[in-house]
Amino acid sequence: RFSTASVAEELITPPVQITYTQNLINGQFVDAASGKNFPTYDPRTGEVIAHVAEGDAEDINRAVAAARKAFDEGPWPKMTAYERSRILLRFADLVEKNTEELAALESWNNGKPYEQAAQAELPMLARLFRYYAGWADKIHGLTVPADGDYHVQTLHEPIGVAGQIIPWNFPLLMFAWKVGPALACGNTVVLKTAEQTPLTALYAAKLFHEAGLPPGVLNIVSGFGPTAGAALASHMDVDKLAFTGSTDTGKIVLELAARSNLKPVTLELGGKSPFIVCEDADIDRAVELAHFALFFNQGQCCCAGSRTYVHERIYDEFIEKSKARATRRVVGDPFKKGVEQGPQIDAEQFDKVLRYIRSGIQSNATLECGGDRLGSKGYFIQPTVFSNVQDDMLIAKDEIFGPVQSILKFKDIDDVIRRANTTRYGLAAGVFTRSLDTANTLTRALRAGTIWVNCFDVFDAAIPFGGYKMSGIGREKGIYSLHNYLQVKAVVTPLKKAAW
Ligand code: TXE
Repeated sequence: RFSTASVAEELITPPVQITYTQNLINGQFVDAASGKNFPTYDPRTGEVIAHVAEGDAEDINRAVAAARKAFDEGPWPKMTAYERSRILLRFADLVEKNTEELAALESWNNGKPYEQAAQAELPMLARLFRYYAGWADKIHGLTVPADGDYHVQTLHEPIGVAGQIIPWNFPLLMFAWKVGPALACGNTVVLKTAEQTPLTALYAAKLFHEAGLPPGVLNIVSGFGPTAGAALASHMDVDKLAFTGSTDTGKIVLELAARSNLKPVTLELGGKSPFIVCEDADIDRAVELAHFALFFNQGQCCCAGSRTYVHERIYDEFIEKSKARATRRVVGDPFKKGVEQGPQIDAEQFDKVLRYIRSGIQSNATLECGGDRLGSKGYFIQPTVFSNVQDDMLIAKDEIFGPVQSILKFKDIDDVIRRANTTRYGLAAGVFTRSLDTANTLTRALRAGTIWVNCFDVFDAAIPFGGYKMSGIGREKGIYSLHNYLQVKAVVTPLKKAAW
């Protein structure tokens, strides 16, 4: 019934080898201090593709010491901003040169379609580093008109050693969102990758060194959350923490940061974003975008449009067309041409998604299509659409993080505003209408960090991204991310001999 790669027999895998599996500390690839390794998998089959050094507290200590030295003694914050900018630009060039290898590794370790990685995500990676390279030499303070005979100025200084913890759904883009602004501002970094996807950050960091990054400026530790991640969040010598992941883990790292040295924390967490289709919307376009908003990246997006609210007058037509679209979705080997959906990341996420599908069925939502795994190998799930979803069902409240679309009916604008905002999350929202008044009314009323009007998932390096409520603290990308990585120092100097 599902078009399992039928259109896509041609394998497009470029040859790629897994070369970097050790931690990268002080410019050197090194084994874990404990000598331990852990397996990393191919989600198409569940088979091990490599063993990777398993960093824990001791490796984090070593990485932080290297980052501390590179920050305190230079050369990084002491280089001219122009020199730093040029290294970021050279790295972006190397990303372009190595697109096939990076995209292949990303796809192999994560399961996302190779074409998506190569054609969309890798160009965004290079673009983001070029964007921040542009900022590096444009960061400066102000002169302040204070009362009295004083010359007052602010210096915008790097904050120091940045600890960064990233998830597995966009390993390279999350690397970019964190590392780009941190390095542009002159900080040094210790980044812990997600245990599911350790490979591409190591490769990218190697390219960064080829681009001329001095040792110790960017250190990558692979490992697990409660060991390596917790050690980074609670480290006394880490000056700032940036985290992307689940809301539950966000609470843990915020607490670890508070209990240790009160390092400031930015958090980019889960979501349950509404996608609102008004009665005057172009239905075919809205169906296609609602489908994309939910199913993109196997449904594994923090901002997925996971509550599709549709006006009652167009509801039946919308359901029919959404079901037809999901049934046409091409699921299969992410290395085959034309494949839109690969496997979920791992057994845990696969089981979680299937549990939510069962919960939707048990709570009497109407299963329009899908509802089960696909095939018997790996972590593939059928594109699934539920209609007649009610706000109090678990599938309408929890982040499923999988290819499961929940469609809900609404009556009028007031009804949908109230219901869309009745969630603990506030990451994003989509609004579909031809009326400017309706778009403006919804845009102002929805409590979310990004509102996409008649579009979805538009990610430009310059557009800030982050959440209201339990979707997070702070903003990444754009000029806003620079604030996360800078300290403001006020300098006050008398203009003439002070009265005392
Ligand atoms: O997330 P975790 P998981 C959501 C999504 C998913 C759920 C669970 O709903 O189903 O989270 O996924 C590190 N101290 N998102 O378990 O645990 C961990 O090693 C320090 C949304 O993968 O939050 C990894 O590097 N660090 C999300 C990172 O946190 C710890 C993307 C994320 O893992 C830690 C991913 C600890 N005690 C999942 N425990 C988004 N916002 O995009 C774990 N980690």
